[in-house]
Amino acid sequence: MERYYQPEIETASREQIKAWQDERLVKQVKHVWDNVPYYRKKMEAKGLTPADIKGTEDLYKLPFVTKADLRDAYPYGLLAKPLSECVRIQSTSGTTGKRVVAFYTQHDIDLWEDCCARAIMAVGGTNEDVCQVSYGYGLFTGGPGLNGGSHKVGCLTIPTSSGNTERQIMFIRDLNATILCCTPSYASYIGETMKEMGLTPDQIPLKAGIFGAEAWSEEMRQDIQNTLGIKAYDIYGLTELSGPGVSFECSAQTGMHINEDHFIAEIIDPDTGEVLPAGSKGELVFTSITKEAFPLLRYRTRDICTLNYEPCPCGRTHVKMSKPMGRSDDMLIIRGVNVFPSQIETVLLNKGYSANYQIIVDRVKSTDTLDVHVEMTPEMFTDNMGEIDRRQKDLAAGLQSMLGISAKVTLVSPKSIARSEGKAVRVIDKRKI
Ligand code: DLL
Repeated sequence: MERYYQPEIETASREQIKAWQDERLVKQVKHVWDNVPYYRKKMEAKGLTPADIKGTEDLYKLPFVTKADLRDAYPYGLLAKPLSECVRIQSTSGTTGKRVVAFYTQHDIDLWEDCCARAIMAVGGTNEDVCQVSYGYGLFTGGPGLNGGSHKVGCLTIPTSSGNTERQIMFIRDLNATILCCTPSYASYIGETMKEMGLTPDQIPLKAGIFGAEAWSEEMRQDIQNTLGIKAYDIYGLTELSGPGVSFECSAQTGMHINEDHFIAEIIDPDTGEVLPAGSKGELVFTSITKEAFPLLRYRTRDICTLNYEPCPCGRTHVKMSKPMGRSDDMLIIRGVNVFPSQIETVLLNKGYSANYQIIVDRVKSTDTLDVHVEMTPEMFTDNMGEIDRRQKDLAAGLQSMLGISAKVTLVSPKSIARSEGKAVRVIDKRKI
């Protein structure tokens, strides 16, 4: 039987969801107009006042907010509540030099944790479960978000944070953890370490995993499910909108339900900004309609995906987003061709390799080069040069047919590529250095 954390919301009629969105959008636009001069200026520049926004039909009129706006407004420029009413900040890792600081009132945290609780119950979680949260705690939203959701469901929560992999496994086994929350690359690493410790999936009490914060392929899902003997579910979110739980997967495992009572989703053409019809692939744009401290109107996520409004067998009525293919700013343009790391991952996993790889892009004599370093698994490890050459050629042919461009493949020995306890770093683009 499907369980919901907030059944009346999660299975509400589409008309009801639209009514919530209409009412909350109007209120939110008034809130930012009154409290955030940055928004007021942007709206005025388009000749808009709050009276022009009567419901979701008028959403397209509003200006977009981009990461550049957040940078300009850093740190307080988009704050919509007095600091005395804010109780927390979270922040992105800033690995791309674009640190974002998001503010929360207690109410914002409450709603965020509700979203995470919905995700945990959607994978079958109840107060009988033991939920190990191995996302990083601290400024990153993964740990705090899932921790709060786990409390709300009433799970016994193990806040291990990331790292110290053998200790993670000890807690999973000693305290009978049934749900594991971490990045998919860390889940893979935990699985690999368990194998090395001689543990088989039936010696591990886990039954479900809630994995997100980075793009991962269906092939990687199969791999993790087999290694850990669990069902692996996707969860999506971003710091700017709260953190994990903007959307989450249900038992159908065919896309992530967006919590539409809190976020309005649109798909736009990333080049023209035009809103695309239902089912089109494009950039995901979100408007947060319940956030108090840090509300974002039409925030361009850079994530490329599709929306699916068809009814879901799980009974939830909120729209589903596909797995993001990657970010448009992660997309590599190599010799004029668009390449997503996820496409490379699909080829590797289909051919029996693990998700331990690194993509190195460079420019030599004004031509882009694509080098893919791939780890051999311990089972396939060999020092027979003929065999290595055959394998490299086979992978290069697979990549050529998936990407439409040639790539140089270098097989490297098992465990030679650094493992990740958080988000994996897959791409080294030397062209920008
Ligand atoms: O990654 C929040 C999060 C934590 C989500 C834990 C899920 C689990 P940021 O660090 O701000 O927030 O990064 C947000 O990560 O725009 C996507 O590009 C990417 N991302 C997040 N979840 C997924 C996912 C957290 N399930 C950025 N699949 C987003 C693919 C994801 N990409």
